[in-house]
Amino acid sequence: MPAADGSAPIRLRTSFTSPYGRKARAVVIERGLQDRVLVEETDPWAADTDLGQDNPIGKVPTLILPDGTVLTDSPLVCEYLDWMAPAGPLLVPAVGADRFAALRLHALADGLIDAAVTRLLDLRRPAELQWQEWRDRQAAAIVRTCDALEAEADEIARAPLSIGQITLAAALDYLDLRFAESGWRNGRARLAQWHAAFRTRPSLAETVPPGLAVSA
Ligand SMILES: N[C@@H](CCC(=O)N[C@@H](CS)C(=O)NCC(=O)O)C(=O)O
Repeated sequence: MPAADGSAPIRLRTSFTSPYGRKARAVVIERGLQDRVLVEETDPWAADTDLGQDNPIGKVPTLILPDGTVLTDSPLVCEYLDWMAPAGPLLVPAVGADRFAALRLHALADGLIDAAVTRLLDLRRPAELQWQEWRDRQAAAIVRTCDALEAEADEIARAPLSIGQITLAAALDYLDLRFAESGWRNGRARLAQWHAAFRTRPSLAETVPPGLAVSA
């Protein structure tokens, strides 16, 4: 598919359940890049995946530029997409205190995703290879991080739109998708209220992972 201006499109390879990939898809929508970025659904876990031919790391999201340059790791992918957009406020501010506030929240929310993904991957191992203590460690990190985020929920709600909030919304949706029974909303009313409002943004509403009820 050529881009709207006739140039070769940028390819974004990602699975639709990956919260890392969801951030990148949300940035495409927030920054109005739908005509320039071709989203290609890719399952990195499929036995016959060819993702490793594009990205030696073999992970999604993978961004492939028209000159063949491959970008891996969602923070880099998101910052590149943000930089590509012709106008409008950056989701990853270029300099100053706003930049570090956005990067800080981005890193905290990525840590939440990392812990949830790590926990899920252990659950998917054969029973004899699973490690309960390791999963408990991830679960404890999730609880502590959600508590910390609840404590700053009002500031998160007031802050200018950034990659930090987008990543946090994707992370909380991922907890709903994979660990709904953990009830992250319990005792965290302000975070839950912020999340319920923020996830109605088109960039999140249009990228809800398959299997997650929209009303969650
Ligand atoms: N730090 C990476 C993590 C990406 C990641 O772990 N993606 C998972 C899907 S949620 C993946 O592709 N895993 C395949 C593998 O580890 O082989 C990022 O932020 O992009």
